[in-house]
Amino acid sequence: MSLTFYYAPMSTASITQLVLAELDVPFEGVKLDIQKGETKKPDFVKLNPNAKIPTIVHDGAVIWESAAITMYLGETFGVDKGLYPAPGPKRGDAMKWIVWTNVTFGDAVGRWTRNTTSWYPAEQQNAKAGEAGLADVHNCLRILDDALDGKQFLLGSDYTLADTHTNSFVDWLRHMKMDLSKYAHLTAWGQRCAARPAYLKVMSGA
Ligand SMILES: N[C@@H](CCC(=O)N[C@@H](CS)C(=O)NCC(=O)O)C(=O)O
Repeated sequence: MSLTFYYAPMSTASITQLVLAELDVPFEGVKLDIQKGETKKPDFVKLNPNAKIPTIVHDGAVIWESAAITMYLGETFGVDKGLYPAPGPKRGDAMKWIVWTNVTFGDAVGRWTRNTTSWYPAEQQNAKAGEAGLADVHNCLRILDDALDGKQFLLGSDYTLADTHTNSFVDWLRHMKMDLSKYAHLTAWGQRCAARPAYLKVMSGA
């Protein structure tokens, strides 16, 4: 088995890094420096024409988009380990949260940051669009908080890669110092996710 993981620290690839740590599968990591333009180099663009990380190559299969990677790694390595559901309704539930995170939640976070942070040129920003994005971020956080009411994890009592994926995305908001304390179920869930040995290992840089 061969598995190569292209990544950069403090990026969307952190989601995949946590997924790989949970699965405990061997891989070769290839670190790319976005600032130095390493994601734009022809050899990498041949693998991922979007020129973005995370990207994985598993036994010759090239997979990009973090949601697709989580689902692919989950079904390939996670079912036997109890970290990803077998095909069926629970699998659908996992896919729902992973795709929702990247598409609906990700879009709201993207509109908010694109219009309010210095990562993007001021002349391309629109304050009203930023406000609307932030309102939608909070709506997503409310949806997540409600979904976690009375549950240990997104799919019920067992931790799965849906939790790894979605919590890692919420980590971005924590990193940006967004106050999430009013989302009590989400906050408690985040603490449970952060207590996972794989999470602690990745965060300690081990
Ligand atoms: N939708 C993609 C987003 C990936 C993405 O935006 N990656 C950024 C880092 S966070 C990247 O590789 N940027 C490289 C560049 O813009 O040159 C996913 O979920 O995998």
